Amino acid sequence: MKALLDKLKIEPVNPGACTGPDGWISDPEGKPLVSYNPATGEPIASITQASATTYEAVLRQAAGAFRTWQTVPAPQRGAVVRDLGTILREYQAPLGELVSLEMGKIRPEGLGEVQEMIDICDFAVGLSRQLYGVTTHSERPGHRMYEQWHPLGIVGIITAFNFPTAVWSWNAAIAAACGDTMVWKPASAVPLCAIAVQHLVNQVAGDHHLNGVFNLLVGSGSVIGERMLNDTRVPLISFTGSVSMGRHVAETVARRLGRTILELGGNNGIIVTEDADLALVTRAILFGAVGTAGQRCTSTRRIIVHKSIAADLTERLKRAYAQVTIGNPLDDGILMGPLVEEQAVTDMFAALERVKQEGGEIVTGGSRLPDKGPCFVEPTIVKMPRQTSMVCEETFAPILYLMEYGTLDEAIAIHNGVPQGLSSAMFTTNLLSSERFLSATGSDAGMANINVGTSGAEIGLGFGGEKETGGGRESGSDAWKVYMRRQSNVINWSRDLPLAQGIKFGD
Ligand code: UN1
Repeated sequence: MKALLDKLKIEPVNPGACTGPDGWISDPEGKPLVSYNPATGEPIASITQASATTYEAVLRQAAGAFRTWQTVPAPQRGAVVRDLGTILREYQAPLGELVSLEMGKIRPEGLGEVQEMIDICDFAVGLSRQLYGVTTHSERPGHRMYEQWHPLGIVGIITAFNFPTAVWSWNAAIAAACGDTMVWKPASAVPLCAIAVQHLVNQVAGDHHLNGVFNLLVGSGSVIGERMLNDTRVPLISFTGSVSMGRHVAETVARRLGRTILELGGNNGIIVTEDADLALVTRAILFGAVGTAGQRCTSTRRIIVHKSIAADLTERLKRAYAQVTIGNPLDDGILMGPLVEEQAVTDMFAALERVKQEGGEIVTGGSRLPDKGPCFVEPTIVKMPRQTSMVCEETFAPILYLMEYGTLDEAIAIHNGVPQGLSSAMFTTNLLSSERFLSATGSDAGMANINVGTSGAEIGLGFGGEKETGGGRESGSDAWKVYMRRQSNVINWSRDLPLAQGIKFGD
């Protein structure tokens, strides 16, 4: 562990705020925060959190840097992001291992998370030469109309524990290409990942003589988070987290008419039709429900299966779950690590108690694994007679609910009958069923897949969802537009002043 931490410049005690290569701030007023290894419950290292004074210093740096960064040509900004992608390639293994160590996801998923950072950097480099605006024809002679996209300002990035580095990179790579500066507040369970990323960013920033573009503030929600939400110098807040916190973020930022990108809870379902390839769907469910110990926003939580194949699928899932190896996420051959903290274990078993009262029957799992460590649990499948109130809630744990359906309409009604709308899937070999699922009256989620599970999205499309998921889009496609301000321009190159709508005024 020491060698890994040394490679990433993690000290026993780390400053929690940074504005650039020479900008680490060890705040004398800052309260300590200890980071724990969820596999053992042991402390890894400590961080001195940022206080209100440090917040001000960092925001001033970010605002000052924006004044010049916005004038750097976008392709040159892209060159900085390209170097970030290069250093992430170089450090993929240690950074991915730190993600496993601090958050608890298995090593291949930790490496995958860093791969996702690399991918979005590549995307943003290309984007830096493609910040296109439209041109259109004016109704007035001798006039030209077009729109252009200008940098927005400081982006506040508030990330969750489950993707401690990738979700920052979705925002950071795009924001940097768009000419914004940014302030990152990571989740308190995973500060070391953020500190390691900041060290890598600093190397790149140093090579480009940049300060104040990529800023870090490790601190509490009440001191740092609230300040960001209320700060008019931060025109955009990108928030990933729970629905209840997201509602507070939305209300607070809306009150000052700021913008938000919200990526809140998911309650992702897979419809399995009677003609589905069951071998395929079993693998997809296993990855979707057990991967990251069920702690992705995109984790598969609900299976809506045609009653004619429900027994067969249940047997296949039981066999697959029996083979899940549980243990230290850094060990080879392990498929599931611990939950992030003991509270998550408590929440999982509270949810299981409630579903049992609601008529749920445990098919497999349902126990803690205290011999392995305080945060280990069995991945659990529960057969539900119907979609009860507990099933409608997102529990951030490896619980999978199985429900049966008769008609496709019924399946889609069950699927859409939850308040969240992030990711969804249908496994089918029937073209008509798949088109129905993807139609306007099909899945109401932001992401809808056919014969692909709910989790593990690539970066190329917009990532986010509808209803209580918050409506935000991050990552690929045209998500970049939220990070810029649109300006509509009309140019008159004639010597007359014709008015739009044919209005005659004083001539
Ligand atoms: C999240 O859980 O917040 O689609 C992000 C996925 C990953 C990202 C998940 N690419 O599962």
